[in-house]
Amino acid sequence: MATGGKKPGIRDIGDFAQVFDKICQTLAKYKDKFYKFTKDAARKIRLRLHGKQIAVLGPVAAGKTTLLHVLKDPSVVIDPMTYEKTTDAVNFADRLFVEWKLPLDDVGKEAEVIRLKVRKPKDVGGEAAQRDTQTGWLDVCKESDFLFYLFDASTYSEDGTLARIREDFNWIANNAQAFAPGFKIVIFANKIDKIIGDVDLHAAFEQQLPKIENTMRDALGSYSKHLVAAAPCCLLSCKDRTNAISLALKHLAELL
Ligand SMILES: Nc1nc2c(ncn2[C@@H]2O[C@H](COP(=O)(O)OP(=O)(O)OP(=O)(O)O)[C@@H](O)[C@H]2O)c(=O)[nH]1
Ligand SMILES: [Mg+2]
Repeated sequence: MATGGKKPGIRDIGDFAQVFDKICQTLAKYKDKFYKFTKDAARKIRLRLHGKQIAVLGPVAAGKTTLLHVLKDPSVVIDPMTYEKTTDAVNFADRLFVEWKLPLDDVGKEAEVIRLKVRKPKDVGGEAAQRDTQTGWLDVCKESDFLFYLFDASTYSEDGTLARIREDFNWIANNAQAFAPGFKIVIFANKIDKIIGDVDLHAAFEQQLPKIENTMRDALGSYSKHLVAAAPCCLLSCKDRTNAISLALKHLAELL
């Protein structure tokens, strides 16, 4: 991702499209390899994210429940043919300590562990009605440092996905006063496995990225500075999801 000579500190994701482009290509090219991190990069990420609280949001079937399972157990096997819709906010676990292992470049060095936490994690449904019930999305957002927002990149449409993203980000802007000050929004364009390998779908989606970003920013208004990182994501294979999530965290740490 372009750092463009900007000095560290809060900055926005102005290079959203390039970042996606680069990551999609990289994911396709190095599908079977882990991204490597130096100890220094890992330390930086850990300093930024250690012990932070997260909430997982997004439309129906975006992959929210799946992401919670992956965060709970990074080696869990996901069957994409099995889908159980979350209809009410349900307690997912008493608490969840996420230990995210970043593989390091230096051979023989142990992976750097990043710990995130989710207090009384709740799994929320993706129907708009769930979002608008105050015990649903609002409840999980109130104490969270990070909002992980997922959407299904493989079924993208302007009438469907984009319209829904607009609604969700309007909702965030309208409720953000009740959120933790300084909360950050991280976007995961999920199910990228269905896009990689399909040249037309891939190209069509990439073309839409500036529009997706603008829609998010417009809806967020003065809260758009809270939008800090984005990454394509595939939650199916252990390697790909480690790559995507590690990369999002790295991106996030660089931008914070
Ligand atoms: N191909 C593919 N399928 C995925 C991926 N992530 C999740 N899925 C599948 O997508 C379906 C929906 O995932 P869920 O995690 O249940 O989605 P959700 O956001 O919790 O949906 P609601 O509870 O209805 O709001 C499931 O069948 C998952 O196995 C992915 O990266 N790629
Ligand atoms: Mg669910």
